This record gives sequence, C-alpha cells and structure tokens, in this order.
Amino acid sequence: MAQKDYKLWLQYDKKTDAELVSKYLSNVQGIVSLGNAETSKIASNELQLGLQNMLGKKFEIKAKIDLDKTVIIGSKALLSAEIQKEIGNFDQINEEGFIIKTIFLKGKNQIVITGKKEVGVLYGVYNFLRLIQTNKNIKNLNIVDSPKTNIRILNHWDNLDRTVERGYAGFSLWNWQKLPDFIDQRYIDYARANASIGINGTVLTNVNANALILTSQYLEKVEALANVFRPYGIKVYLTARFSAPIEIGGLKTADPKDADVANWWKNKAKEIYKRIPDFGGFLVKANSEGQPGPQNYGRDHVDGANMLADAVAPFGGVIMWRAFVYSEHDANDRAKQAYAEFVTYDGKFKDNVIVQVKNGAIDFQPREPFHPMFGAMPKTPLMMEFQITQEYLGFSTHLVFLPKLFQEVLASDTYQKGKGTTVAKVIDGSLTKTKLTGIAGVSNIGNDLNWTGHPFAQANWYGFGRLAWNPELDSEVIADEWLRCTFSNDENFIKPVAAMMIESREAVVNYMTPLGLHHIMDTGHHYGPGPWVSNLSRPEWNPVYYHKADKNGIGFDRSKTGTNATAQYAPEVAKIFSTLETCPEKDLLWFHHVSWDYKLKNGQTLWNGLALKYQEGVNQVKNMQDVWNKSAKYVDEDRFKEVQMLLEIQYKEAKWWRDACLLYFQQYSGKELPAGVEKPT
Ligand code: GCW
Repeated sequence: MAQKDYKLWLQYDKKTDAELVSKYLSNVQGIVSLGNAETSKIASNELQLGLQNMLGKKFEIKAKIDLDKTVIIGSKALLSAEIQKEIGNFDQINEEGFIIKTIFLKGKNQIVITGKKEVGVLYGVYNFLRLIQTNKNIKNLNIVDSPKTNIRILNHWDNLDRTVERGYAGFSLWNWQKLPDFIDQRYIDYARANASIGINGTVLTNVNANALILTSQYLEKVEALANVFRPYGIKVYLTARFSAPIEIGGLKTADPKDADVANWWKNKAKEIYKRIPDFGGFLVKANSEGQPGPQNYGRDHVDGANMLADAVAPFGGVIMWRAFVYSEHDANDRAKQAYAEFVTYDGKFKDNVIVQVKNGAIDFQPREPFHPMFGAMPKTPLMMEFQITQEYLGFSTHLVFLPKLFQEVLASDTYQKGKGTTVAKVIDGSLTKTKLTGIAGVSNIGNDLNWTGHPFAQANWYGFGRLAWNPELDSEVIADEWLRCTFSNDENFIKPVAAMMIESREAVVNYMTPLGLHHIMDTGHHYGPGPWVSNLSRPEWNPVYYHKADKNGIGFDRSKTGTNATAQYAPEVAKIFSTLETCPEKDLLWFHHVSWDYKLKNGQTLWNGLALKYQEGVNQVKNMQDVWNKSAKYVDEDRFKEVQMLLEIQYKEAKWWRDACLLYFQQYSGKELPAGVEKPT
C-alpha cells in the first residue's frame, strides 16, 4: 500500500511527455563509470535506475568511453588528463563538492560528473538525476557545487528499546536485537535517501543517553551500521552519557579532571575507532534536564567537552557539545540561561569541539527569534540544531513545512559583525573562520512505512538536508523540488500545493502561538493547547510562566523593564526588539507584556488582533484542505487520502487551539470576541 510513500523523493516516475523524453535522450545515450569502489557502484547503479525509470530505457554501465553522449562518472583521479583539462579547476569545489559539465571530447558531446572524491561524484549523480526529475534542461551543463557546512547530521533521539523520544513515526529503525548480522534493507534505503540530499552524518542514539551503547556488545552492532552507511558518505556518531565511566566502566567518579576518567574515555575511543576507523565522534547533553555532566563534580562545560575532545582527537573525531541548558534555580528567564552560561567560554574549547545550539533560546517553538548565542562566540564553532520532528508543531498529524521556519532563522541578521552577519554566515563559518561547521536536525524518521508519519513530513527531512548543504537556499525552491520529485511535475499541481506548503508554517503559528506567544502547549507531551497549566514542579515548565496573561495584558517582558534578555543580542538587534514600536509584531509577546488595548499596526487592539490571528490560522488550514481536495487527480489514491484525513484532523485541532486559547485568555482580557472570529461551539 505505501509503496509510493516509501520511495520518498526518489520516485523516478516515468516521464509521459514523449517530446521531453526524446530531448533527454538526445543528451544521454549511455553510462560510463570509471571507478569500481563501492561508492562508485552505488552512484552508477543509481544513475542507471533513475534514467531507466524516468526515460524508459536501460543503459548498460560501461567502463570505457566509446559512445557519443554518455554520462561519465568518476572522481578526479580517475579522469584522463584530457577530460580533467576540459573540466577545469577542481579548486572551485571542496572535498565533498561536485562538477557536472558537458564537454566536447574527440568529436563527441559528453556529460561528466566528477568531484575530488567518490562521494562528491555520488552527490553529483543525485543532483543530475534531480534535474531530470524536475524537468530541467540538461543541455550544456556547467554546475559547480559544494556543501557549505562540514557536518550535516541527523540526531536520532532513539532509545535502545526502540522507542523514540519525541518520535511520531513508529519505532526506531535500528533493530539492536537483530544487529549486527541481520542488515535490514531499511538501513540501506535510509543511507541512500540521506546521501541523495547530502546528509553525511547520523547520531544513532538519544541525547538523553544510555551508557550501554558504549559497551562492546553494542559497539559491534554500531560497527555493522557504520559499514552500511560508509559508502554513502555517512559517518556514524554516538551520544556519550557523561557518567558512563561509572555505569559501564566500574569507576567511582566521572569527574573530567580525574586521570582515570580521562583514560577510560581515551581507551573507549581507541576501542571504537578500532572497529569504526571513520567514527564521527560524540554528541553530548550534559547538565541539562537532569543529565549528568561535569558540573556534578564542580567542573564546567569546557572541562567536560575538552576531556572528551582529547580522547577522540588522535582519531580525527569531534565533540558536539549541546548548549541546551537551563536550570530551575534561575527562574527569572529561561531564555537567557544558555547564553549566560556559554558565552564566557568563548575561545576555551579545543579545536575539535563544536557547540550545538538550538535555533531559538527556548525550545523548538512554532516561531522563536534566533538564539542570541549565534554570532556571540566568534572564537568558537557553533552548529545549528533544528528539530525536524514536530514536538511542538502537531507531531506527525499536522502538515507544517519546516524549511520555511529554518530559512527564517538562517536568514536572521545577528549584526554581530555589522549588517549582513546572518545566522547562516555564523553556521557556515564565514564569520568565525572556524574549520568545523555544521547543522543538526532532530530526526523525524521511524519505522512507519512512509518513514515520517505524515507524507508531507518527508519534505522536512528533505528540506533539512538541502539547507544543511546550502543554508542560503530558498524554501520555495525546496518545496518546488520536493513536490516534483515526490508527486508530479504538473504546474497545475505544483503551484497551489507549493503555496500551501509555504503558508503552512504561518498557519501553525497563527492557530497555536500568534504574535510571539510560546510554550503554551499542554505539558509533557506538548500536543494541543494548555495555556492554563500552572501546577508543575518547575516554574519554567508551566505555560503560565511564558504567556503571563493578566488583567493588564499578555506576554513576557524581556525588555529593560523586564528580564532584559534583549541585551543578549547585538545592540542593533536589541534596539529593535526592545521597544514596542520597533519590535516586529510576530515577536511582540515574546519580548513584551502588552496591554489588551494596545493598538497593533493594523489598528486593531491587541485582544482583537490576537483573536483574529487565531481565526486566520483556522482559515488557512481550511484553505489548505481546499487546495488538497483539488489535487486528487495528480496524486496516487493512498497518499491523497492519507493527507486528506490528516488535514481534516489538523482543521479540527486548529479550531481546538483557537477556542481553547481564546476562552482561556478571555478570562483576563474580559473582552468580547471581535467580528470575524467564530464563536466556540
Ligand atoms: O525539547 C525538549 C524535549 C526533550 C528533549 C530536550 C532536549 C531529548 O522536550 O524531550 O530531550 O528538549 O533537547 O534535550
């Protein structure tokens, strides 16, 4: 049933337009693969599969160039001097980049796909196939492309019992019980899908880590997965539980300054690299939400990260140290804590440490202003952590196109080195000139037949990969590509559905948390509204802490009159966020406590404006339904129906959000709902 779903964006549907097919065939008449490494084989088989399925013609994979119009694939070292000369300067690309070029050779037209390494060739092949998938011209090609970040990685919050923290697409893909000898085809398909969008790393385990993964029984299984992923250019990483030396090492302490502890980690690293020579390194959540860390021993994050960095450094490993920390002992403003704790460490981490920062200062909300740490640690590599799984955005039930959110964050101007210092520039290293750069996405993948629960959630995995490759890519381009590769190239389908995807992000903001509201989801699971919740033991877990609604108004005052969190931004940005007049209305209640009668830019009072936003969110979902209902003829029945049912739930729940929030906030505003807002039933 879910066959089409399973194939993700690699459908390679047969082209029905004969003219188009013959145009492609006039440029492609054969395949030549110069390499015979495993990665080369993957690349040539993919090329063969894609071309055959889309153009209806099977090409043999040859080792020698004897025909006209062949697609020649191979890394630089495999190319003849003559071809190399035609290709030009390989310095235009980095180690993972590729060049696709139409060349004229011995009287023949050929398309060459090359890179410095075989993995670059593989990326080039996927790019070339995407051109055909999306009906682009392949005549006179000259494409030069390289990833802008080094670490493009999925973070799986997968537990060893196969449950997935915040996972809404079934259980974990990793079948630990059957590994290492049983290799599920899914591991291969997973690697292939990731390679097709340039993802080159995967953290297999939850940041709320279990030390058992570091025991030899499990490392044997990890090794088996690493062997599957390697030819696809994907490195395996693990989460390191800071107290592992005690739990599985028999030591009395995990103090990073203790010589036995440091040695234990060094030996552990040695053991891992013996099995997995290209092991990526560790991702660590320490002293955050109850996880053990260096502070348990009176040490700090630098001590902890550097100790681990020393252990993996001899093998080229990295430590991704998370900055997601907040404490109940400082209830003043959770949004300020990571910055307050980490910025003083700037320049103190070892070279192979990269600090992983969530996109916003609270926690993966439908909208958050960018995290003030970006740009504020010029001597430290910072990597982005996005959440692809929709913990706060309707799980896998709601259609929300996240690349729009990701783009908004990446394009935000930190002003840390003057105008134009966008978050993307911090992430790609152009600001800090650090060698280590990266983007992580908390995975939304599970063992559901369609991988991600919602058919459209596949677009979020896809879009994450595309943005990790190029953080300046436009989300509209991503939506367009994904739809063409996944469903259809028909313009009558693409246009409205792409617009629906783009709109879906603002819709969820509107029906959940308009005008800068945040963290008002029901607690624990974070599904559905719960702005009234106030009885949790930690103040900053309660939604009332975030919206602060009272008779006077609503919102969190983070300006000078409040917690002064705005001061953590560069002065230019702080100035904008600090005053009611200059603060963008989309972030208004994030930074200000605003009176119910405050006049918004459109002349509405805050109360009316808020209510109208909730209604707008509902209307937007209705509109999404209308668009989808007109798409039946372009889509297979299974996926059409799945999305239709899910949109129906989303519509119902958008109304639930609107009614629950407005009825609750109305107790404080004491005002009637304005015209245009449907009354709760
Ligand atoms: O978003 C919160 C989640 C936790 C998660 C934590 C984190 C893995 O509610 O489930 O734990 O953040 O990012 O560490």
